[in-house]
Amino acid sequence: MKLCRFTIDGSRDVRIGLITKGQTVLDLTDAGVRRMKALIEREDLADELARLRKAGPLQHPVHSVRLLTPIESQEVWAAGVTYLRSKEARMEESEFSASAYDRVYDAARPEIFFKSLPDKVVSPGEAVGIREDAHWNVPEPELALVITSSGRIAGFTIGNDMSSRDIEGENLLYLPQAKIYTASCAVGPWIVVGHTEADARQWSIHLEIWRAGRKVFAGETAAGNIKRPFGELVDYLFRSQTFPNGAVLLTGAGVVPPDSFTLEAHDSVRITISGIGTLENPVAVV
Ligand code: DO4
Ligand code: MG
Repeated sequence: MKLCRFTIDGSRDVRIGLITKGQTVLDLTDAGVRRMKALIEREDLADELARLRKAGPLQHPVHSVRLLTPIESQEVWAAGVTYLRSKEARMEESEFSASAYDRVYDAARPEIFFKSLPDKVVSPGEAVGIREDAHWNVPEPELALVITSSGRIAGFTIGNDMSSRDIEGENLLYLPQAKIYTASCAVGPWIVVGHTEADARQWSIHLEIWRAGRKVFAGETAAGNIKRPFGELVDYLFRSQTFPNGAVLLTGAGVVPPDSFTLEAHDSVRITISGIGTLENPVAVV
């Protein structure tokens, strides 16, 4: 089941939808749902969605709506160095920080960092940013956990943890500047619910980068390669920290383009996770 936020006919009125297999959007706002949070927090979500479907809400063809990021009011956080590929790429990028990456990969406490305020998250189809003061920029395709205020994983979506590798590689203390800037985080296109961690670990994560109609990079990993159990990441995120609106946690990148590659303005980044869908964003300098 796919839950989405959308607008119709150029209106600014944000609506909540359920995308059916037949590619229509059932308009849950027409059935009385004003906030995604009201659904995500429910333990009986499947029953509630069945009830809302029966109410016969308005339907829209998927291609006629504008999908927004499914992030409503949650902070977005990110875990790092959760795949061997990420550890190796970062150790190559920086002699200065290599031992920190090496240690955190095996440490009990994972690397977890703040990524984005909800209002700054980029929607599907909107531009993600590369910093004008960086010269080595990459997307990071990541499975994202949608977590309730009580710390339960309610669903999954796709995140792009845009990163400036030259800034991060120069000095680990520059990580917030490499990771948190205008349009550095895209999430979408919807939240899938009704799946377990075991299901999600079977999914593939595929990244493509297109430039002037040509594919300039493609790479894939399995979500099953994430080193840490999802519950462990959520446990550390929620230690001495409350999230009244819930939280979204990106689980790290396992696909890293070669060191010779950097994004350019007007590139298009496509991230496909097999159990979810595709998040696509053009690139712009910010
Ligand atoms: O420490 C650097 C960031 C790691 C990261 O974002 C990742 O592994 O995905
Ligand atoms: Mg990342």
